[in-house]
Amino acid sequence: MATTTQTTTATMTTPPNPSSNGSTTNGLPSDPYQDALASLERDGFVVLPASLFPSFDLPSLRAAATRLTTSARSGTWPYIRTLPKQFPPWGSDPSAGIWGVQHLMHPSNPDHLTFAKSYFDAELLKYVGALIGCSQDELVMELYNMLVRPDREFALRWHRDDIPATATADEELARLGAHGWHAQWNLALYDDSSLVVVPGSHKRARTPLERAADPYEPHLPNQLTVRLKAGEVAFYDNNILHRGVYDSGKERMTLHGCIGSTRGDGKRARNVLQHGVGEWVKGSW
Ligand SMILES: O=C(O)CCC(=O)C(=O)O
Repeated sequence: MATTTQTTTATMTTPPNPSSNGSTTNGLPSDPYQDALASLERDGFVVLPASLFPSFDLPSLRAAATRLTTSARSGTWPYIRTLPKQFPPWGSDPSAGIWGVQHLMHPSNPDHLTFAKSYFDAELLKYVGALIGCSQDELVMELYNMLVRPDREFALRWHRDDIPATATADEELARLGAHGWHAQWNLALYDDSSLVVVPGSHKRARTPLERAADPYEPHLPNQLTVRLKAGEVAFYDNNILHRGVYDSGKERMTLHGCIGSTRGDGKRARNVLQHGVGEWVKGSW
C-alpha cells in the first residue's frame, strides 16, 4: 500500500486564506480568534506563537515547575503520573519514575498562584472562549497539570482521550460529531516535540490501517510531530488520534490544561473528575 509515513513538523499553523496585510481575501480584517478556530476545526490542532501571550512569565513558571517536579520525583508531592501507566488513576509512589505532575493549582503547592496566573491569563481565556464557542462567563475551570521528562524511556499508545480503542466506526463517528464544550492545550516551558497527531483524524473514524496498527506504531500515514518552542501554545482536539513520544534525556516541562463550559454535560464532568480534582477544589478558592 502506498502511504506517506514520514513524520512532518508542525510549526505555526497557517490561518486559512490570509493576505499579507492581515486581511482575508474578501478584504475584511482577519480575526485571530476565528482564524485559530478555523485551524483547530480543519486540522484538529493549532499552534499559537508566544508573542500572543506577553504576560506568560516563563522564568517564574520554569522556577515553579522545577520546584514542583523536584518534589514530585522525590515523593513529597503525591499528585503524579507514574510510569508506565498511561491512563488515570495513578498512585503517589514515584519509585518507578514519573511522566507528569498533577494539580498545579492545588493550594498546598506554594507556587499555585504562579500557575493560576497563567491558567487564568486573559488572552488565553479569549482563545479558549472562541475555540469552545461560548462566552467568558460560561467558562468552567477543569484541570491544570504538567507533562515532564520521564525518568526512563516511555511513550503513550495511539489514542483519543474520550473514545476507547474498542469503539466501532459508528461509535467513533457519533462521539466525534458531538460538540466538545471544552478546550485543551499544551504550553511548553521548554522546546517540546513530544506530541504526535494525525491531522484531520478528529473528524473521521479510524481507517482500517489505523485500527489494525500496533498501539505503539512509530509511523502512521500523515502523522505529524507538533514542535513547540518555549512559550508557544498548542490547542488540540483531545479526540484527535494522538500519542506522546518522549525523550528521557531532554528536559520537558509542558503545562497541560483544559477548560470547560457550563454547556458541557455529565460525561465531561466524569472525565475531569477521574483526575481527582474534586477532592480538593471545592472550598479551596
Ligand atoms: O504528552 C503529550 O503531550 C500528550 C499527552 C496525552 O496524550 C495524554 O495525556 O493523554
